[in-house]
Amino acid sequence: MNNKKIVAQGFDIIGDIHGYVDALKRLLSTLGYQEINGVWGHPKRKAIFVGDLVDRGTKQKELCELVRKMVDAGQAELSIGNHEFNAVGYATAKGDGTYLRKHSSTNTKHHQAFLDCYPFHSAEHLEMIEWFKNRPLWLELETLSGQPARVIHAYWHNEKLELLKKYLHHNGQAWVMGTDFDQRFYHSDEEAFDLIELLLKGPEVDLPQGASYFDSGQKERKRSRVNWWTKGKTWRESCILGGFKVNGLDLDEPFNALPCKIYDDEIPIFFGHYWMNGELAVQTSKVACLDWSIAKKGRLVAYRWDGEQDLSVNKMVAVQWSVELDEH
Ligand SMILES: [Mn+2]
Repeated sequence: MNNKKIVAQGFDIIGDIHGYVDALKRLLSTLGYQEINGVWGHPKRKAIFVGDLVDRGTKQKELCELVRKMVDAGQAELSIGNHEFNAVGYATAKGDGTYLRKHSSTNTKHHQAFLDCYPFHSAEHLEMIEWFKNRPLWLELETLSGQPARVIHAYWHNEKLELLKKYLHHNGQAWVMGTDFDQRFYHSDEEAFDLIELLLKGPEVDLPQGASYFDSGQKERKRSRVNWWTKGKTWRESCILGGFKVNGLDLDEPFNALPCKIYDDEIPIFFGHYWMNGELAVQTSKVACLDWSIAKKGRLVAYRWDGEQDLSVNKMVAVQWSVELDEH
């Protein structure tokens, strides 16, 4: 993919954190990382973050600074999530008094905890946004013995990533939006927008006529995130509804509406984004979601990857949410 590979003996790939820095510190300690001269690191391994550091939790500044120090010291890399992408749009003026991501009451409410940590257009805010713009949109990992793996926030699709490159900058190491990024990413009638939506938020499907559910903000939704790693036979197996109850649809009805390609490459893929719950699991021997809902009293999860090409739940390490972590 022309994306310079990140090489290490082993990698610890860490799911969506959303400001829960205490949970991250506990996870890093569990994995054998230590804080030396203010920077967390490991003598033989690198940490890889799958995105969505920001929004929700109250300690986003401490988290962003911890991760940034690790990245700047060569101990880690961040593949950005849709929440970092949205933060960039929210911070960027269009020149007509509005912003690439609208400052609507809903958008502002969802971003408020971040803005409480980084006052809007303060020097620290602008600096962090600049740093996000220059982080990769996906990563290719390789162990010292040459074993490959892939990382992206929500959905991997080779041809779509190729198409996306014409809107990106290559910084010598990875494909990034860049400082003077292409504003078409934020215009809904543009290909660049569709590609980012797909890769950072994942494919979605329209529910059948008359079916809908109410999300945690009591907003009625008529589309669902969809499972792109196994071919579901029913709506229940195919939709990722985060526990929300669908009205007007029998979820055990056959499902024939898959809007995307099932991932069937041989290279393992790690991602986040999907608010998993229940028993810890990998999705297939090649596919592992690492978002286990720390910001909804779930778990913060890492996959301790040593180059194996068949993934196993035994390589996942979890920190359970507790009131002592990040809730004071
Ligand atoms: Mn996400």
